Amino acid sequence: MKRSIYLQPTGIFWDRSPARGVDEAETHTWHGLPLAGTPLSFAAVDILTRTRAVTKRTTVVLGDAFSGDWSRDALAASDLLAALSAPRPRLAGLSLDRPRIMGIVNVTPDSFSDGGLHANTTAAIAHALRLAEQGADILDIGGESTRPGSDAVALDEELRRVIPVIEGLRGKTDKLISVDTRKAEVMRRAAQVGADILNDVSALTHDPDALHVAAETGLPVMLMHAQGDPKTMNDDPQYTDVVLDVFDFLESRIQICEAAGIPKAKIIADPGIGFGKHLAHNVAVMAGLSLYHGLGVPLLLGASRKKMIDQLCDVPGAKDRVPGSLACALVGAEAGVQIFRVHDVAETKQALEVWRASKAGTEAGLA
Ligand code: 7PJ
Repeated sequence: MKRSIYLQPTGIFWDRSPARGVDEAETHTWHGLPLAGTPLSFAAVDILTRTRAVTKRTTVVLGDAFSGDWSRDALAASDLLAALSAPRPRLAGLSLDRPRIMGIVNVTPDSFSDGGLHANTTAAIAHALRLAEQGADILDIGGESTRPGSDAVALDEELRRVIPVIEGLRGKTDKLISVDTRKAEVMRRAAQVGADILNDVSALTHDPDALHVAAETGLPVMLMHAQGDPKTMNDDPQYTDVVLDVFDFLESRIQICEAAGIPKAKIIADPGIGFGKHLAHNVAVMAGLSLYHGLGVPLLLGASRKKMIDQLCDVPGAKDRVPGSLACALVGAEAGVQIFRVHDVAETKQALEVWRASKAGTEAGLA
């Protein structure tokens, strides 16, 4: 059954009050509710109700949400409210109470921003180690470019690209390693050689074996929303309300994963910037990020160097999109997003560290 009510936390602030963490409903309401295990709290919610093609949005401060005219809506969405403020479990040992960085390692000759620079094992491992040194918490190894318009890669070729990199890297770093793939066999082999996380831009829908194999590995999975296949997905994407349709998709995929034996504690959700989305869709999703905490799992944002930045600012060269990428990371940080998938690790780390210290009003860094 589709939802008709959604909650988007708003009035998000860094809660510096000594009362934070005191387990008392009244105190929490006064100071705001904690947001998804982050140091942020939210003071209000946008209540979104949709009937067919119409979404209605009303902002209600937390105290009022539980009284008067809103009590019925607040009750209907009480599962969402609980999900919004519950702390998140660690991801493969990594705490998510501060922004974490996932560095992109493309092992593809046609990779749009690396231009094949890391298209061999040695170079890819060296690149990954450099990202680790720059402060990446997770290294994301991908051998199939899924950028808009790209062709699929054969299984043998994808295995040849990514497995030696994961294997080589495993002996050289303690950082978490994720594998960016839609193929069950790549997942299985990557797990065997030491991958920690599975990252699938099709949310385990592309390969009919993926759901079962992912569950079998016991590894955490990152589920991303996409509409359509990479080859054609941006031709004519259709949504009723993109922000809510993406929520519905992710919520349903989480349920399907749980039914297949992947516990919710091992699931990460990603709204999939640029995957079957036009500019208007992408910016709507950026503005709606905090709503996805209602899924009850940590969030991942991948906006690094994406075309959205070119469309907004006329920067055709992917490497020239670093400032826009940092802006996306900061918007995500403000919304409590826990993980950022980026090309430019050093730059992102710098931006997030300054953001975090300046919000907290203390010198505590990201490390
Ligand atoms: C994403 C990804 C993303 C996740 C790619 C590119 C295209 N995985 N893999 N999220 N994007 N989870 O980097 O531009 O946004 S490949």
